[in-house]
Amino acid sequence: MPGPTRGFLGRRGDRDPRLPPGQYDVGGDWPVLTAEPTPRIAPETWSITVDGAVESPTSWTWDEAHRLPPSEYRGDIHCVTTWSKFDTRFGGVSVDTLLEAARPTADAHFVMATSRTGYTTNLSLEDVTGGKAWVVWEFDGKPLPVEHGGPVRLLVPHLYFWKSAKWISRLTLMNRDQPGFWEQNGYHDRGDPWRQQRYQGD
Ligand SMILES: Nc1nc2c(c(=O)[nH]1)N[C@H]1C(S)=C(S)[C@@H](COP(=O)(O)O)O[C@H]1N2
Ligand SMILES: [Mo]
Repeated sequence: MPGPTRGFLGRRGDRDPRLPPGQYDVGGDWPVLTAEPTPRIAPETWSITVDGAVESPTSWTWDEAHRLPPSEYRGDIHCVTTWSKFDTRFGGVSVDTLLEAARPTADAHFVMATSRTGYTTNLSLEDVTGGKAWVVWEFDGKPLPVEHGGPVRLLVPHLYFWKSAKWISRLTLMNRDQPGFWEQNGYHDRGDPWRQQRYQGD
């Protein structure tokens, strides 16, 4: 009797299906998690560079990045410390747009994201292409606050949020995978919240 069974399982009080395993809804809050001192970066001095295993290493200033086709993310974010936040809205540019200009070589399969502060995190090329990753400067239609990575951060919302490097300044294409900051300190190489890939070995 699939009908009644589905009805019972779908009752109020059940877990929100948007919550990955082991996560809770943090509500309106947006916790700040930063390993290093918060840098003050004036938009006029910010730039992003895509380099490494690419045909055309390319940099964009703040003004140049804002002239690229805009792209928005609406949806949820998930931190490895177990909070999730629903219905966020970020604005910026798709990582696809940057990579189309820089043209990764055929043997480029990984990316190291580097922040102005030196924070790093590694990603597979697959996880930052196909409309899954953004470089963002707006949250909820307003400039991204500095404590959340303003003026510009990486956003890879289908992975745990440590992959979303704040104060992003560089995406370096690589032929081989290399661990970033948290990945060297025991975090999982990929960090898929739906598979609870929190730590090495998960
Ligand atoms: N540069 C930098 N980016 C970072 C971090 C950091 O310490 N430094 N922390 C990561 C972690 S662990 C998380 S959960 C999110 C936190 O983003 P928020 O402070 O905007 O919530 O940023 C990620 N990006
Ligand atoms: Mo985190």
